[in-house]
Amino acid sequence: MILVALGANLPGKFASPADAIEAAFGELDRVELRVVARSRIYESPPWPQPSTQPWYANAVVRLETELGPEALLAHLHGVEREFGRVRGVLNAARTLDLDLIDYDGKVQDGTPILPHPRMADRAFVLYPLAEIAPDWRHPVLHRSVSDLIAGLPPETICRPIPPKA
Ligand code: PH2
Ligand code: MG
Ligand code: MG
Repeated sequence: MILVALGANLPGKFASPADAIEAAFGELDRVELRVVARSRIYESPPWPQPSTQPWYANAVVRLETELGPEALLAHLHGVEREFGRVRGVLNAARTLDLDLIDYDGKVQDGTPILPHPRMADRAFVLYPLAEIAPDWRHPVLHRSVSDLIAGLPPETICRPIPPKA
C-alpha cells in the first residue's frame, strides 16, 4: 500500500488551505499516479507550536503507481512546487506538503526514509490514515494505526472539516 499525507496552512492561489488540498487530490490523480482512496480533510493546530501559525488542513491518500519510491518523491516535490511551495526553515508554514508515509511496507534509511520517520506520533497523519486504511500497521513498530492513535496525548485536536454546503 502506498500512502501519501497532504498538509497545507497557507492558501497560496486557492481560497483556503482546504481548497488547496482538494485541488491536490485532482493533481495527484494524473498520468503516472492513480488515487484509489482519499480521506476527508481534517483541521488541526500547527504541531509542535500550536500558536505561531495558521491551522492546517490535512488528508491522506492511497496511490497506485509504477514509480518507485525515489521517483515518486521527486514527482511529489514537483507538485509541491506547482502549488507555490517555497522551502524555508523546518516546519515553516506552507501552501502544500506531500509526505510519502509508506511504500508497500518498505523499510529504508535512504531517499526517501521509509516509513516516514515522524508519522507515528502525528494525529494529523494517523486520523485520516485510519479512515482509508483501518488495517494498516506500522512496518517498523508493528503497531496498528488504532493503537498509535490510542497513544496520542488526550488534548490532541484533529477533526474533519465539515464539507461546504
Ligand atoms: N506539518 C508539519 C509541521 N506541523 N502540523 C499540522 N497540524 N499539520 C501538518 O501537516 C504539519 C504540522 C511539517 O511537515
Ligand atoms: Mg510534513
Ligand atoms: Mg514534507
